[in-house]
Amino acid sequence: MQHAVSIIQEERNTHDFLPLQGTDYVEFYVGNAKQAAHFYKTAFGFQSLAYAGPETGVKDRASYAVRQHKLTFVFTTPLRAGNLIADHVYKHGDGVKVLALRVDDATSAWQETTARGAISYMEPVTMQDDNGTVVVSGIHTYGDTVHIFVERGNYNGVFLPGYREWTSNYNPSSTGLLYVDHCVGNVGWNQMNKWVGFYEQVMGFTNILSFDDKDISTEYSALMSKVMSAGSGFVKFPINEPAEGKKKSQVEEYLDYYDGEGCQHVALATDNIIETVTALESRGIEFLKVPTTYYDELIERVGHIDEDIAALKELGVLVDRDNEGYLLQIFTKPVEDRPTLFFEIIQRKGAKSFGKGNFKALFEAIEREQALRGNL
Ligand code: TYF
Ligand code: FE
Repeated sequence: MQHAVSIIQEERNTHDFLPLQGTDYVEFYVGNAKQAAHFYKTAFGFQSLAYAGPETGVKDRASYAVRQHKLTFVFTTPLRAGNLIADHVYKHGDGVKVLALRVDDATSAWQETTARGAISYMEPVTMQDDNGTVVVSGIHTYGDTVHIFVERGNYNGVFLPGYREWTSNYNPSSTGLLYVDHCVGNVGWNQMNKWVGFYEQVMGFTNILSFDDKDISTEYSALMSKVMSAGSGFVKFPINEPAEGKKKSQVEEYLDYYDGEGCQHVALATDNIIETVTALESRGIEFLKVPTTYYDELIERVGHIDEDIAALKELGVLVDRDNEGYLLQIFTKPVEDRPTLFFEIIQRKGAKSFGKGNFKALFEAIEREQALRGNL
């Protein structure tokens, strides 16, 4: 009997109450969705996928979904002032509203998380069309950002019920972006541990890595960061908070311009970073640059790598190693006029870490941009 009880206890402790298959889509609220979708097609190599708007019976907004491999981005804009989307854009500028997560059971996901204290954004809704059924539900996370749980069952429409297929005769080629590796949240002063607790208790995530202000304070600005991971390992959310430095933290600059907490960067995976970054740069994407001296000590720091160092140096790709392998990464400048959201391009070759060895060079590059904006 004693034995049976402990087995049940064990099951309870190890049971994943929120199994996540990965990121389903990322939805951005923007000032002009038609132009944003065009930009992401042109510059990042997405393809047209689906559209919802007045023509499909949605009166208050227009949404364009684009896809590249397993990556789906949705751009939504309000059609009139005075709705929640318009208020979001007015306050935050263009930014990430929804980090949608693929689940087997969106009803259970909503029940399990709200029972643990999540604030509901959307009760489970069953959406249906000729292609089948999708169940969605949602909860709030940091700032005005939300998680939507998407249960697709055997739905075989292009995106979601309510959307119609969007075909276009403008189809720029892919840049080799594959899927979302991680999405980082910037939260307020001393709020990191609250959100770490949220991902632990409400979503069943674990804290797999932590960086304190000593790890990542440069001469000027500082931040602290903890990486939260779902049990499956397919969803990772690092959480940053500003720390006191000599001058304004990059996280504080974000909070000022986004007017609150929100998604700081989305890391997109590639399996050939040299080809991907070469393509992105040729299409006008701007990347942060580190001094070329970074490459003088690179081999000493990371040992042998498969890539040509000269090619990495030319593009400004950063490299870091952990005990499982190495990773290559590079960061865009903010992709809107406010110094808020940016993208990371990442190629993992065994490493599961986040590039701690690059923090100093990277943050100094960010600070040079902050200084140009007069925000340091
Ligand atoms: O996601 C990460 O942790 C890395 C490092 O402002 C990082 O990409 C952390 C904070 C930041 C930029 C990059
Ligand atoms: Fe990152």
